[in-house]
Amino acid sequence: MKKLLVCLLAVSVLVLGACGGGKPKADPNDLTRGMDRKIVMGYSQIGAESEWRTACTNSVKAAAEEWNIELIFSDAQQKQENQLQAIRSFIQQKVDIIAFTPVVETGWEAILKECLDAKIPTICVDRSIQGSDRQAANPGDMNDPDNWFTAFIGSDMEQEGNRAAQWMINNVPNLLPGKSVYNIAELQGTVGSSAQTGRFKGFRDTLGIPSADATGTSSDGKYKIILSQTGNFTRAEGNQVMEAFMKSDGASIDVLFAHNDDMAIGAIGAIQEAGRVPGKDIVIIGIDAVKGAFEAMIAGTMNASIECNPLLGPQVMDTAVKLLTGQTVPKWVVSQESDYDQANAAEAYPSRQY
Ligand code: GYE
Repeated sequence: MKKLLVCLLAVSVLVLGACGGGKPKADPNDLTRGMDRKIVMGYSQIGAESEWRTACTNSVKAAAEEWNIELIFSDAQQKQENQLQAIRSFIQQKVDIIAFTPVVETGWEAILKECLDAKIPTICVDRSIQGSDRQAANPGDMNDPDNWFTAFIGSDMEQEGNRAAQWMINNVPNLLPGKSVYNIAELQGTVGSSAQTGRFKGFRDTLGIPSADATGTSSDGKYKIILSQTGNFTRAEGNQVMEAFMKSDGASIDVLFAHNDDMAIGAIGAIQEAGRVPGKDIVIIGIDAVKGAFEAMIAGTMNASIECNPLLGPQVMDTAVKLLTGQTVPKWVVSQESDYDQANAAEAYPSRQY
């Protein structure tokens, strides 16, 4: 059945291509429309931990409908074992293609090789796997994790960490003048996820702090990470961990860097309860640029958010169709993103989609 579908799709590409005098005129996204058999995609999502994740899931579901792709969607509730189980059941169901977001970076080799054995292409969405630089690897080198999956769609997490640090360097001295050293508290994402490892490393790299160290001082001596702990990307944990930070070191924290906006928003409440003013006494930088962060920036309680685009559904479906019709796709489809702060938040807010 799958072969038949791929043949049908390939024939349509050729036919439509031929009509246009050699140049395919058809939108590849239209190829599955009006066919008697839909592409079937198994999708393993990690859960619903943040506004970002909800936006990502909604985007995937809406795009599947639009592309007329049958989506078998599975929510892993943050557990890798649930993801492995879901992917195994997708293989048994002989889906045409599998898309998944690896909750953590390690532990994917066996299952991805099972997908390869079953000749099912895999699209890694948003988070990546350890050892992958998301560039095409030497064909046949099965020690290279880049050969275990077919394509990656998502952001450059390390660069997001760089951007957060750069925003801090550019703005914090003006926001909190007269200080020679700025103390930073950090709320990390889910430990072992590429979003956490990348943002952690990128932030330190820009400051010149060894990327294996949780705490440390920047090479110019101006920025000091004094506290760093995971808040698992949720508001509730961001709030709890910040409460503990405020109890231990509340008076000396100048900057909060949160690996996502939800944790930053959770932390705002803890800062207020401890009697300090978020956005003024403590400069708050998050990542994602979700609506909640825009509302906080407009209210003045948060200072900046580094955009990470969750609206990946259309790219996932487009890539699936291309892969199943034998078209070439880049190994890494990189998301386009911007930085937002109190200077441009109000203007950008009305057009935000998540
Ligand atoms: O930043 C965070 C989420 O993997 C990029 O996961 C994603 C992160 C996102 O829950 O909010």
